[in-house]
Amino acid sequence: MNRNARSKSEHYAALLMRHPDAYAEIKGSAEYPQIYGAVRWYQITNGVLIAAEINGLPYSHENCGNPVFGFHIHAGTQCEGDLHDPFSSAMSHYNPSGCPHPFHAGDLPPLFGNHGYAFSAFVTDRFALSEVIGKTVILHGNPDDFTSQPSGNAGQKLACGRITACKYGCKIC
Ligand SMILES: [Cu+2]
Ligand SMILES: [Zn+2]
Repeated sequence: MNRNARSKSEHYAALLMRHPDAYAEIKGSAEYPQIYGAVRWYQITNGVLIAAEINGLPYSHENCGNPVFGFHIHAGTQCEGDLHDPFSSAMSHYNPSGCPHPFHAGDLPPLFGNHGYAFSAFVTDRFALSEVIGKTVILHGNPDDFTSQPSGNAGQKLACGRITACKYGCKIC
């Protein structure tokens, strides 16, 4: 690792100790009410630092059964829906440039479940934080295969949160 790379990761680690610039409170659908968590968003010089921490995820005790959950920013602004699709109002992947999946701006690394818990922190330079305020983040029941169109065959929507600026107060920051 070069010196510059190390200084960036140290900077990110320090940022994660601070209040984020935005957050999304994640709540499960009626079928998965035990899922809860938060995604914290930090604007950085060339992109956005994102930290997701989710509890209450479904899991299996079987060998090779550790689940992987597709994770995306969706273009819709609400986490509402019906029995068929609990978060249909979140619409599809945030994709302002008309790219194929997985090159949508809103495509994020999937979360790996650990007996119901997931934590992931990463950087993306596909958007500025201000572009996605008010949009939604969705956790899916299947891994994202990074191939199928239009959404990586990530399966049903388990949980949703709305990305909210912390400018005027932030209840979980
Ligand atoms: Cu999605
Ligand atoms: Zn996508």
